[in-house]
Amino acid sequence: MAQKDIQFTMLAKDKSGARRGEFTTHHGSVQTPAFMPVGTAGYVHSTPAKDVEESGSQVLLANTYHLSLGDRLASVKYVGGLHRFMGWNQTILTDSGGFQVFSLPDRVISDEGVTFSYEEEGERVQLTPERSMEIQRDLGADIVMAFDECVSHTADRKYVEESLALTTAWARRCRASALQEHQFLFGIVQGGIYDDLRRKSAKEITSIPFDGFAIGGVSVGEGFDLMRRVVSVTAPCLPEDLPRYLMGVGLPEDILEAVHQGMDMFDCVIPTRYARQGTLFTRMGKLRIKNKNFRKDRYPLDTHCSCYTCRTFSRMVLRYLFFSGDPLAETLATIHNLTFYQDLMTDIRVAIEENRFESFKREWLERYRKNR
Ligand code: PRF
Ligand code: ZN
Repeated sequence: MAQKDIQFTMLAKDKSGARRGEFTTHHGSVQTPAFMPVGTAGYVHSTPAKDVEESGSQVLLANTYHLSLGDRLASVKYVGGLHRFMGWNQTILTDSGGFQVFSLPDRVISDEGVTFSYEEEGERVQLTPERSMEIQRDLGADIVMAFDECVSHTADRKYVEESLALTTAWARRCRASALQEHQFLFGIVQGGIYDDLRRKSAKEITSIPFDGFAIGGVSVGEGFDLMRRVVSVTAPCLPEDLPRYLMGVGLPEDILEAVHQGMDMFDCVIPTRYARQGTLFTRMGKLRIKNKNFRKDRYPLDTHCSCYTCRTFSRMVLRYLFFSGDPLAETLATIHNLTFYQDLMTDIRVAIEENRFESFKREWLERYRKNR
């Protein structure tokens, strides 16, 4: 049976180029620009899915690599798929493993795929495009990602050229693999920091009938200006009428910039990881809750935030909880940071609908940076 379309509807386009859209998966609709919290191994650290839902999140990301290790895949299948495993009934996207595997020190890449060992002195495991698709089919996410090689921003031209040929060949093999009927498949553009190679990769990947397209290989330590350039070169090469996903991005300022360049989807560990470390986002900038300034501070983290944490606790109490070492501190902090990110995405969407994204971005950043 023919696969159905992702039905990406463009609801508004701002004069800056920012896009406001909506697409529908088997598990509901997703408003774009969208931010996806990361639940790498099938859970968002320290935080029940109901709280992630309450933050306004509509999509979660999980990882093929982590969910394929040991007997985890069997467990996911045994409970009836990733949605049940995560206790999440909205949209899920799984990443292909391409990114995680390429940060392993002992990986070996060939045309076939990548081999690595996941435990010291453990057996070597092979991940191929076909195997990644098979795992992602079994996990049952609504959106699955092609298997790619994420190249370092310091890789030389020759390496990037060869790598992108491999990523294109792998993308074709992914598209040819069987998925569940409800699953959408996104292709990933690579090409390092070379403008012409980015265009070449985009041309090759977009010639394959994917349901959406991602820009990979950014936010790997290259810095804001290089990332901005790569996105500004690559985004215009992607089809207008399908979702565009910038992988692994980022800080609020990175997301604002990429939305400006016409990107629709984002994921990043920053809000959740920073929360667990006691770095909290506010409309007036980031704050380190363990700082002694907050010892007698009876204000909420952010007076404009209506999350459970801000409704209930003051900064001084949160600081106390962090020093107590109880996991409750991490949970409350994660609830706040995710709500902060989703509030930003909501404000971005409204600004685009009202055709005032550029002034919104400028004013938002001005306020956010004032206290630095
Ligand atoms: N490829 C894949 N996943 C990713 C990336 C990539 O390049 C990135 C790059 N920041 C994050 N996650 N498959
Ligand atoms: Zn809050």
